[in-house]
Amino acid sequence: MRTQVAIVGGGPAGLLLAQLLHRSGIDSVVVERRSREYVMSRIRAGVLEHGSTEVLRGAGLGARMDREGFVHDGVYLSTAGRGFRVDLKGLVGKSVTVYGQTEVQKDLFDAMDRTGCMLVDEADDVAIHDIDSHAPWLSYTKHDVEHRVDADFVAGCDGSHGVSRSAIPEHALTTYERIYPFGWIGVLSETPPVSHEILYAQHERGFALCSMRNMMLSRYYVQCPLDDQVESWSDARFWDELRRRIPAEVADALVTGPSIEKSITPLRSFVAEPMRYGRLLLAGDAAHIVPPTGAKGLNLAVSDVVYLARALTEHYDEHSDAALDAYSETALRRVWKSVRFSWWMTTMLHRFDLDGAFAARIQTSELDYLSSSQAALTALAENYVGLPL
Ligand code: FAS
Ligand code: PHB
Repeated sequence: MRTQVAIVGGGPAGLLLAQLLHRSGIDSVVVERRSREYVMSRIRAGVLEHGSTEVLRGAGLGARMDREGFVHDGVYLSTAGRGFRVDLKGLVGKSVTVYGQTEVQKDLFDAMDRTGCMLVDEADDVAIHDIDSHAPWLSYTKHDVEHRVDADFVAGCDGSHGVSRSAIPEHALTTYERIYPFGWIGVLSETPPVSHEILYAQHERGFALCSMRNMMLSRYYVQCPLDDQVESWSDARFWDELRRRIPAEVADALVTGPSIEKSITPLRSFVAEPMRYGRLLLAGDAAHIVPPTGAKGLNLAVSDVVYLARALTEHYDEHSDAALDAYSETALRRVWKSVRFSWWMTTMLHRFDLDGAFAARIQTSELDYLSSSQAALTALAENYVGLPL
């Protein structure tokens, strides 16, 4: 088959790109390795930046988000059991929306069906060919039948473990990485959220995060050793550790219940440059990974795709490649600002056993300054709600 843009990966980046291209009259085919059910079963991000909600609304994907999402005008931080609120709306005039990635994914699947955009799922052995020519193509097998997709461009939206990034020759790629010496164990429980806004807790025992998906579905995380196994975290142990790390008055209000999902996520920062090689363009986790402390991963996938869709539309409509030639630089400027913010939040809020007493004092001082400075709070707020696209 032939299309204008072949998209590898049917997560948020891939499907949103297909929708934005469709709205510009550009044809695409999405080739996804997993089944829709599998993709929907993944529990991931929870927070949409102001800009991301605007993009989804503009793409006709915001109706359910506006009905079921929760607009948060603030976020809480706590240190050594003492909490303070960051008044996002008051400081920068914007809010964030709590609306799980699972819901965004569902809305995107529905849009693919509604708009008739082609999505091939359960595709095996996806491979990318001739990206340094003007006629790149994909190959994949489905039900033991081999297929070929000829295209003008290939968009690599296949996440951190996909095949797109590795299609770029090593000599052309530079990667930057920081691996954090801990992970997050996350729990989903059908219980009322302990706080009406998200709480990030710094504590000598380690970091904790209190979030939610709706008024009867809570999402909690606790920092854990990198080599921990989920099996070693009973529900009782998780709830006990969470209670110890959040302010006492919040812990007293915590409603616990059986976990309906429990998983450990390692934390790392990763950026691959450039995000383009010939006719292959990377977007989302295929190009960068951020620790979820800044709630940026999903939102960066959105901004990459906005830039990429604009560039491809300019190519086809105005026969200009200026935006395409600038795509990597444009996307990476915003990526690195989010990588910095996510690194800063992670460094400020987590326990680093090997960094010693000096680093611990710096952390305390950072939080003390933050809680007492309008300028510092404003800087956090403008990054948290999302820098301009
Ligand atoms: P995705 O990984 O979502 O999608 C890539 C798609 O490509 C997948 O569906 C995959 O099946 C498919 N694929 C892979 N290889 C392929 C191949 N060879 N051929 C075809 N398809 C292929 N972000 C936050 O902001 N907050 C969080 O709390 C948070 N928690 C996370 C927890 C986990 C366990 C993970 C892995 C990520 C988390 N993230 C979080 C980040 C996450 O939300 C990503 O930023 C977001 O999914 C990025 O979307 P995509 O770039 O589309 O990548
Ligand atoms: C979530 O609700 O899953 C969530 C919220 C904020 C974060 C990370 C994850 O920074």
